[in-house]
Amino acid sequence: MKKIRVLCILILAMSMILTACGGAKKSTTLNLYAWSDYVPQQLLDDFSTKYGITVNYDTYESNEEMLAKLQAGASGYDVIIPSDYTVAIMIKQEMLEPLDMSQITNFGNLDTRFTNRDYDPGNKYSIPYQWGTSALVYDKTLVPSEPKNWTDLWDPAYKGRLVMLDDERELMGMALQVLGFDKNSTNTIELNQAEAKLVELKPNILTFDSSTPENTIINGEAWAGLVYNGNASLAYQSDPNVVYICPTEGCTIWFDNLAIPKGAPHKDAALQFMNWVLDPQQSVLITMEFPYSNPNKAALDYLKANDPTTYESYMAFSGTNPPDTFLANATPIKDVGDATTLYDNLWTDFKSR
Ligand code: N2P
Repeated sequence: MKKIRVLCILILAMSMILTACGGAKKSTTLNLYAWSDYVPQQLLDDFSTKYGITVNYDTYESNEEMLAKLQAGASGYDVIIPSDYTVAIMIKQEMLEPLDMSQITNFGNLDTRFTNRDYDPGNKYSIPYQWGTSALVYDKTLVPSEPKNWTDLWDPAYKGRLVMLDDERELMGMALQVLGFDKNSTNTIELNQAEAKLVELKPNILTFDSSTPENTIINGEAWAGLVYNGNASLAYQSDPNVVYICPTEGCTIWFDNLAIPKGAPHKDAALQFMNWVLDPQQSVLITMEFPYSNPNKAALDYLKANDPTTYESYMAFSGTNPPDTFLANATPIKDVGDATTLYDNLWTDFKSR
C-alpha cells in the first residue's frame, strides 16, 4: 500500500515537472485551411481517432484567396496547402514556420523528384502534398472537332460551352501563352493584351469553377475547359470519352505543399498531421477520392500491391500520370513580384465584364 502511494506521488511529481517544462502539453485541436475538395474526410476522422485531435477544415479556392486572408491578419490556422509559387512568396514574407523535420519521420516516403525543389530548397518550410497540371479537358463526343490548341476554344462553336478555373494566374497565363508571351510576364502591355484576349473568350465561358468543374463536363453542359488534373481525372472516371491534354501553347505544372503559418497555435498537432498525411495508407485515400498526382512513392507502391486495378487506371490516365510529351510542354507559375497587383486588377476587370 505504502509502495503504491510513493509510486503515485512520484508519478504526480514527474508529470508536474513535464508540464512545467511544457513537454506534456498536447494540442487537442488542429485548424486546417486548405483547398476545397482536396483532403478526404476519412483521413481527418482517422487522424482524430488516433491522436484525439479535433480537426476543423476551412476551405479556399485559390492561392490568392488564402494569401489575402492570412495577410489581412487571419490567425489560428495550423496547416495550409499553398502551391509552389505561393510557398516562395510566403517564405519571402516570413509567413511560414520552419519545420522540425525530426517529427516528420515519413518524409522518406516521398519520391525525391518532388522534394528539395526551387521554391523551398531543403524543404525547410513545406512538405509535398499532391502535384499536378492545369490543362485542357474535353469530351470528345461533344466538341465540334478535337482541340489541340487553346486557340481552338475561341471558336464561336463553343459559345457557352466552356468551364474555366476561377484562377487569375491560370487564365492570364493561358491567354499570355496563346499570344506567344511568357505565362509569367510582368510586362504591362502584354498583360493588357492578355486580358483583352480573355474578354474575347467570355461569350464561350459557361461558368468559372475551381472546386468541382468536373460536374459540368460530366453532365454535358460544358464540352471543354481549363481545369486541374484531378478534376479531369474525376470526369474521366465517370465518362471515358473525356480527354485531358497539354495544348501546343503550353499548360501549367504545379506542386502543392503542407505548411505551417507563422504563429500557428497548434504546431505539435500540425507536425503530427503532416506525418500522418505521408503515411502510405492515408496518402492512398487522397488518390482514391481526389485523383491528382501523388508524390508519395510508398503510397503508390502500396496501391499497386493492394489494388492493382486502381493503380493501373492511375498510371493510364494523363490526369494522374502525365506522359513525358505532356510534361515537356508544362511550365510552373512563378512569383511575379510587384506585377501581382496588375494581375489582380486586370482579373477583377475581366470578371466584371
Ligand atoms: C482542389 C484544387 C487543388 C489543386 N480543389 C490546385 N493546386
